[in-house]
Amino acid sequence: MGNIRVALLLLTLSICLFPQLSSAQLRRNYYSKICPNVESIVRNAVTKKFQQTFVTVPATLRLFFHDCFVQGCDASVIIASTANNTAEKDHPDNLSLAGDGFDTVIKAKEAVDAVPQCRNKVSCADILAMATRDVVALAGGPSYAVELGRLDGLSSTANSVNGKLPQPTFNLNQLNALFAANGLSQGDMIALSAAHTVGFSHCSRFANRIYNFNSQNPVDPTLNKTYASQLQAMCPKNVDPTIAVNMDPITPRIFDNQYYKNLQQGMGLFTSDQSLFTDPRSRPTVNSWAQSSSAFEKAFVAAIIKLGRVGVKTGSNGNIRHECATFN
Ligand code: HEM
Ligand SMILES: *[C@@H]1O[C@H](CO)[C@@H](O)[C@H](O)[C@H]1NC(C)=O
Ligand SMILES: *[C@@H]1O[C@H](CO)[C@@H](O)[C@H](O)[C@H]1NC(C)=O
Ligand SMILES: CC(=O)N[C@H]1CO[C@H](CO)[C@@H](O)[C@@H]1O
Repeated sequence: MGNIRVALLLLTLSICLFPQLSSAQLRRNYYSKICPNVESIVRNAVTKKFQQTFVTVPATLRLFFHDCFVQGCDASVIIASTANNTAEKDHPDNLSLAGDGFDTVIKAKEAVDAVPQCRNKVSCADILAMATRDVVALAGGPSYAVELGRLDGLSSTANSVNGKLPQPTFNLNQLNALFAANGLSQGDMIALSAAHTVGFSHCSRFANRIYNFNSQNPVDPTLNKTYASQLQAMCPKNVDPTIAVNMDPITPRIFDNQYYKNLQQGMGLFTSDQSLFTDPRSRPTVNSWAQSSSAFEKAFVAAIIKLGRVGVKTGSNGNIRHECATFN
C-alpha cells in the first residue's frame, strides 16, 4: 500500500513539476471536419511568401523553435507588445527574429480565415507548426505529417524568455540540459541544430570566436583557419551591427545535411554548433548524419514532431486567437 501511495505521489509531483512533459492529444487529422483544406490553404500562403523572399524559410523555422521553448508551442512568441506588456518577442534574445516569420503566420491565418467554415477555428500555434513543415520542404528538406490540435496561449511576457533559449556559447552539457528540460534527447538536439543549414547570424553572435577567444588564443582553435579568416573579412571589428552572414556557407539555401559536413571541417559557426563535433559524446552522431542524408532526415522529422508537442495548451489554458499578434 505504502509503495503505491509513494508512487502515486511521485507521479502527481512529476506532472506538476514538468507539465510540459505531459503532452496533450495532438492528431494528424484534427481539422478534417472543422476546416478540411487547412493544410493546402496554409501551404499556398507560405509558398507565396517564399517566392517573395527566401528569408521566409529560416525566419519561420526559428520562430517555431523559440515559440516551443518559451511557454510551449502556443504562438505566444507572435504576440505584439502593448503599453502594458512587453511581450516575448521584445526580449533581447529575440532581437534577431526576422519579421518574415511573423508575417508568414499572419498571412496564412488571413488566408485560412477568408474561408467562412474555417474562420476563427484554426489556432495560430497550429498554423506556425504547418508553416514550419512547409518551409522545410520548400528548401529541399524532408516533408512530414504535422500533428495538430494546439490552442493559442493566453500570456506572453519578455520575462518568461529568461533562461529558456540556448546561447551560442553553450557547450554540450548546457545544450543537453536545456533540451532535456523540454523532453528532448541529445539526438533530438543534434538533429534540430541542423536548422542552421539555412539562415543568417549577426556578427556579434560569434565575434568572440574570431577576435578574443581566450588569453592564449585570439581565435577559437576548433574553428577552421580558412573559415576563421573568411569570417574576419565579413565581420571586421566594429562591424555594422545589422550585418549578418550565412550560417551554412556551402549550401545556404538548401535544407540538407551539409551542416554536419561543415562541423567535420571545423566550420560550425557557433561554439554550440562546433561542440557537437568536438565533444566525443556527440561526434559519432554528427559523423553518421554527415554520411547519410536519409538517416539525418529521419532523425530530424522525429525530433521536430517531438518539438511540436512541447507545452501544448488545451482546454481553459488556451483559445483560438482571431489575430495572431493580439489576445482576443
Ligand atoms: C542548439 C542550440 C541553438 C543555439 C545556441 C542557437 C542560436 C542561434 C543564434 C545565435 C542564431 C543567430 C541569430 C542572429 O544573429 O540573427 C540562430 C539562428 C537561427 N537558428 Fe538557432 N540556435 C539553436 C538551435 C536552433 C534550433 C533547434 C532551430 C530550429 C529547429 C534553430 C533555427 C535557427 C534558424 C533557422 C536561424 C536563422 C534565422 C534567420 O536567418 O532569420 N536554431 N540560432
Ligand atoms: C492596460 O491595462 C488596463 C487594466 O489592466 C486596461 O484597462 C487597458 O486597456 C490596458 N491598455 C492596453 C493598451 O492594453
Ligand atoms: C578547412 O576547410 C577547408 C575547406 O574550406 C578544408 O579543405 C580543410 O580540410 C579544413 N581544415 C580542417 C582542419 O578541417
Ligand atoms: C522582431 C522583433 O520583434 N524584434 C525585437 C526583439 O527585441 C528587441 C528589444 O530587445 C526589439 O527592439 C526588437 O524589435
